[in-house]
Formats: sequence, C-alpha cells, structure tokens
Amino acid sequence: GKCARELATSDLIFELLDEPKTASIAVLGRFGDDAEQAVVLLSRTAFAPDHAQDILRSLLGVKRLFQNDVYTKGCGSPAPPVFNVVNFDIIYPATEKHISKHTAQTYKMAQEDPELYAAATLPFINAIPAQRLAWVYNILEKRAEVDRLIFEDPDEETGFMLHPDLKWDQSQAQSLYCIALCVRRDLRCLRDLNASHLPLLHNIRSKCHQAVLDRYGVGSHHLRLFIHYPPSYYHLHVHVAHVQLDGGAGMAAGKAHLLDDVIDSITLLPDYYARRTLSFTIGSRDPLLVALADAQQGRKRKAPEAPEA
Ligand code: M7G
Repeated sequence: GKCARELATSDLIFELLDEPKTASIAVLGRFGDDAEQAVVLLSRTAFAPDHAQDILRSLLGVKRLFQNDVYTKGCGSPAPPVFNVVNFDIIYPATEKHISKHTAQTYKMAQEDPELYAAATLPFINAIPAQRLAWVYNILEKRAEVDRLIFEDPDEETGFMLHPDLKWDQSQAQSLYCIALCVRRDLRCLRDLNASHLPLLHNIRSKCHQAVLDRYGVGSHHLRLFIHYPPSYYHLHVHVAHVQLDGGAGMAAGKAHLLDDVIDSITLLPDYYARRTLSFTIGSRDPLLVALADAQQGRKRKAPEAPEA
C-alpha cells in the first residue's frame, strides 16, 4: 500500500548491486523523508517469443553500432515500449540483513562441523527476530499470496504449501521457480532433518512433481528440487526450479542440496545432517560469518596446548 502510493516521491539513490548478466539492479533509499529505508530490486523480463518479430522490425531502423563482415551490432529501444517490461520488488522497511543480502560483496567458503553449528550457527538462528518469518506464516495462515496458491497438503506432519517463488514472474515455464513451505514449524534447516522426516520429504517430492505438472505442464524430469544451506529463512522449505533455469549463486555447489540427495543420504544414514561437515559460500556482509568467526576464535583459545617436548 504505502510503497505503491509513495513510489512517485521516492528518492532511491544508492546502488547496491548491479548485475548486467541478469539485467537487474538493487537500489537503496527512502520514500520521501521517511526514516525507514527501502531496498528496491529492478529486473528486466524475458523476451516473449511471440514478440520477437515485432521487436526486430522496430529495431532495424535504429543505429547500427558497427558492421564487420557478417557481424552487425546495434542497440535501441523497440517501439512501442510495451516490450520494456520491468519487474520490481520492494522491501520496506528494509533491515540491515536485507540491505547486506542485496549488496555487492566478496564470498568465501566456510566449513561448519556439528560443533561449530552448535556453538555459532544455532545461537545465531535462535537470535533471529521472529519477524523475519512473518511472510512464511502469512502464507501458511492464508493472509498473503492466497490467490497464488498452487497446491496444498494440510497434513500437520507431512503437509506443505506450494507457491510461485518471489523470484519468478511466471512469464515463462522455462524459468519456473516455486517454493514449497512445510506446514510444521519445528524444522529450521537441513541440520534438523533425519530419517523420521522421510515421509515429509517423499510427500513434498511426489506432490510437487504432480502439482507442477498439472498446473504448468512441466514434467518431473525437468525439475530441480533443492534445499539451501544455510537458508535465509529458517523454516524448512524446498526450492522447485526448472532445470533450464540458470539460478546463479542460489544453485551453486555448497549452497543447494538436491532433495533427491537429501532423501538418499538420510535413508542410508539417519542422522547424516546432524553429523556431517557442511561447506558453503558465505558473503563478507553476512552476519553469520561474524558468528562463525567468533566461535572459531573461541575454539582456538580453548584448544589444549601441545604438550611440551
Ligand atoms: P532461502 O533458501 O531461505 O534463501 O529461500 P534465499 O533467499 O537466500 O534463497 C527463500 C526463498 O523464498 C527464496 O527463493 C525467495 O525468493 C523466496 N521468498 C522470499 N520471500 C520474502 C518471499 C515471499 O514473500 N513470497 C514468496 N512467494 N517467496 C518468497
């Protein structure tokens, strides 16, 4: 409400992250003289194949940048400008966590063993304000995105709700991206999963496959189901994306764990995720990095000194 009305008077000036490859940009600013900050994400939509011919026709008249042998390059705005559709996402009021998530930063690998999880990550998760999951509970309690619901299974133990992910503009099936949120609220992340959750994971896998086929005509062999570690939101959810989608960092090794692999691992070893070391990429501005570094420092200090020779 507020965002839409005041967008005209906004003063969004600080560029956070400019990603030419995905034609997207994140900017930080305020609406008028409001004290709260907003993060706004802008991204260009994909070309609709039906429009390609019209776009080309209207572009042929614009300036050619160069021509070399069989190669010609040019650029211009197609007319009518209806082709320049831009998606926008507004996060308001934006917290430091939102701002850092959308800010350019350097990344490094972290190794989290069960002791480090207990000493650093778990206290970090427990300190996250409950407000961070408000959007999840809004969906589960049908206060938000109600008309976007794709499928629901209300079972208290194995149930979930499937919605289009915020990232997907639903313009193309090939960029399909949905999110399955568990009904139960006691599972935070991959670390919590063990063999007792196999019925839940099997249920999500088979019913997501069926629901996406029914709604979008995309078969299960074209879907990549995965769980992030660490996630941004500690309420267990499964990402459901088209295999052809280039998901960037969100699909990189060390961040995305295939649901098939998760199921297989805990079938073979029931407490696999409580015991293993998880390696992942972490941004220099991620507050979890500080928690991990502090705990590692403490561990070094506490480590027994080598016996003297
Ligand atoms: P994650 O693995 O916790 O973190 O996934 P990530 O954002 O680092 O991937 C959360 C997923 O939920 C992401 O794919 C988000 O795009 C998606 N998401 C986040 N929010 C705030 C919303 C929302 O309000 N609605 C919907 N439908 N999806 C969201």
